[in-house]
Amino acid sequence: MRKVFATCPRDCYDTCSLIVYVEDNKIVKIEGRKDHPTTQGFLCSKARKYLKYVYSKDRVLYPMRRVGKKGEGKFKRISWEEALKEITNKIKEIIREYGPQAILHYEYAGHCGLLNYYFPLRFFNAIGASSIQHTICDSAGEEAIALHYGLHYGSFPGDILKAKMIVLWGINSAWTNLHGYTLVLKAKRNGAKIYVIDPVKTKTSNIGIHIRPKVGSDAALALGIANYIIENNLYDEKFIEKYTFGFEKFKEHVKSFTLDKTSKITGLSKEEITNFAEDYANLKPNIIHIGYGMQRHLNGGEIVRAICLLPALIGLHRGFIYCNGVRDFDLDYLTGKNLRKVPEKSINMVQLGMALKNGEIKMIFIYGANPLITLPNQNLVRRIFQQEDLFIVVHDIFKTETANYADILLPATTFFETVDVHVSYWHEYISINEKAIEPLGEAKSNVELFKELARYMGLNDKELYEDEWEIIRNLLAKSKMVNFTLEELRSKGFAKLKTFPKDEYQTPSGKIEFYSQKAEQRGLNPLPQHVEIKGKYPIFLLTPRHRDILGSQFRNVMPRFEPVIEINIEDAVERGIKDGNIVAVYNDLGEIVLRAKVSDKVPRGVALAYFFIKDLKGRCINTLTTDETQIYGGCSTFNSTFIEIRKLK
Ligand SMILES: Nc1nc2c(c(=O)[nH]1)N[C@H]1C(S)=C(S)[C@@H](COP(=O)(O)OP(=O)(O)OC[C@H]3O[C@@H](n4cnc5c(=O)[nH]c(N)nc54)[C@H](O)[C@@H]3O)O[C@H]1N2
Ligand SMILES: Nc1nc2c(c(=O)[nH]1)N[C@H]1C(S)=C(S)[C@@H](COP(=O)(O)OP(=O)(O)OC[C@H]3O[C@@H](n4cnc5c(=O)[nH]c(N)nc54)[C@H](O)[C@@H]3O)O[C@H]1N2
Ligand code: SF4
Ligand SMILES: [Mo]
Repeated sequence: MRKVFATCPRDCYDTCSLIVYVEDNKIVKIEGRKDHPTTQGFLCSKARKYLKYVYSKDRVLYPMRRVGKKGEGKFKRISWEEALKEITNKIKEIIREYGPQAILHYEYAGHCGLLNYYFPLRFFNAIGASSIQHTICDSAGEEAIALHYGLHYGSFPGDILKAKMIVLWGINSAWTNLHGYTLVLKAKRNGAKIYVIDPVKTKTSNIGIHIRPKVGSDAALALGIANYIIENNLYDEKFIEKYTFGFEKFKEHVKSFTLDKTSKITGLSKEEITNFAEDYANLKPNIIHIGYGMQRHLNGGEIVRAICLLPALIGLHRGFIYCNGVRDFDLDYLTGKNLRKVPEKSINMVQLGMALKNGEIKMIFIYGANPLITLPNQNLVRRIFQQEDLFIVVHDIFKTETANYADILLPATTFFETVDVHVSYWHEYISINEKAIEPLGEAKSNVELFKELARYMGLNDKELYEDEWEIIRNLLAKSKMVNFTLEELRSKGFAKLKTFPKDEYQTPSGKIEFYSQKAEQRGLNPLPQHVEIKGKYPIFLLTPRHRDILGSQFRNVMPRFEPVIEINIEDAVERGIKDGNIVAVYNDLGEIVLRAKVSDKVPRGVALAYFFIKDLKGRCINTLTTDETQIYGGCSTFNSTFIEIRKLK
């Protein structure tokens, strides 16, 4: 039996190091690496399904051409040669008639390995295609933190165990950051106090004091806490003097967030707010893990701005965790920036439907993403994808909802069938993914696919054909965060990266800026604001994550999910709805039909549905979600969706 070092490539905080056991080119067992300091060898519910996933009968194993209508999902097997010729002929034809910008590549984090994620961009840069802005997830919070701190990295997992208090603010880490949650449990056993701030009861909210502010009111809460800390002299004057900029203006600004006002806006009692503020100022060091879900609101950027400044008040350098994916790898080299000859036109992925309405895009090349489940305002996206003159190529492991619309569908490998190198947006380890087995069927990795396409296009740039290990070697060699060789990394499987110092601030003043000069330059408010979110319909629809699903993946290897919407008892009574009733859920974007589950999990005025489920007629939850974007990072605002619910039967 062969032992292979692998890394789970899912878009997940944990980026787990795995060991894959192989016999005769067949995977027989998958284990977590017990010696990995952060992921510690235990697997999540999804990874425990990997054997089923890799050998699933649902896999796309051969290139296929669509024979039915778009969306119908009827295909006929063709050869790679036919597929590659058809795609490259189409690319050449579009470039001739409309220019390269009429070709759009749409990718996201299906495979987060540096090669499989970035290498395909060399091809698209070489042909001059339009690109997609990765705004669907956490870009508002990244920009928010950057305004006050420079780069947006924060604390690391090791700091969790040193903390006397941990705040999980708008994150359901028991499900979305399992190995982080486990560290928090360990810290709790060692005496740390845990707070969870979330309007919804979750698995995570059971582990500490649960504070349930009104949805979207967190900036007011943070500003109120800041005011309390300042008014009661609980702040660290020396730290503020030495490491921060604009404190006096901030102090003035938060003055209006009195306990009365903060309590009114957030719906929390004054006691809840003061108890939290007292603990926060006294139990040091501490850490706030700022979630991504909470930041997908119209005011998400403001929320993160307000929260991330709290540690600076009490004398902590970057006392938060948000997104640690800040590295010094040469992305220009990795993506072949030098190959681009025409200016890059780019489209905000959240508004894909709107952007494609004018018909200027003639071809969309999708890989590592399932936009026909994961994008908001689905009715519009679907209408666009149905247009016969939009040529759609999809490269995926499975026949997804998006694949059903493809003109050409291409088979992708799983990570067991390819090589890569991985970094995490949470911990500081880099890890390798060795190829465990040969590709199943005729599947090709993202890297191999784009090498083939370059060949069929007749492109000569050597970057388009560079060897995978050579690229990894070059990346490591150029990085100041790396103090080991590729051979050392391969023999151990993972290694620790050096990180940026926590007390360095890449802002105009070189300090933490309570008053952000960058924001001022950009015409934004230099100080974080509370902005009220209002909608035309009365109920907030939250669409969070589930333990057993990653994005829209793993649905085929998990038990079926019931198409339910969870609603509060008072909202149910008002509408004559009883537990188990069939209800219409609607707003101006559309209507879907779900089963009502009456629960105290959600407060009044809030409903919850997991976004990957389909309704009783096969329509997805994102039919209802808004494609409005934030001023910060052009980020999505899924959770600022408003709906009404009507009993059907
Ligand atoms: N199992 C699993 N793990 C995952 C993923 C997955 O799909 N499945 N996806 C990965 C990815 S891509 C991401 S982005 C992360 C997401 O990780 P999380 O941020 O944990 O994900 P969500 O479940 O969207 O949101 C977390 C919480 O935010 C709360 N929330 C919503 N609005 C507000 C608000 O106004 N205030 C406050 N305080 N809380 C609010 C919700 O109630 C929810 O419990 O997880 C990653 N990990
Ligand atoms: N309503 C609502 N919608 C949301 C969110 C929400 O909170 N609410 N969250 C948003 C967020 S944070 C995110 S990150 C997005 C996720 O959006 P997407 O990235 O579109 O989500 P996934 O379903 O993970 O799609 C990844 C696809 O890549 C495929 N894949 C995996 N590995 C490979 C590979 O090696 N090569 C290729 N070619 N394909 C591969 C998988 O099979 C899968 O179909 O969803 C967003 N949508
Ligand atoms: S999905 Fe996340 S927690 Fe599960 S194995 Fe992959 S990286 Fe680890
Ligand atoms: Mo995400």
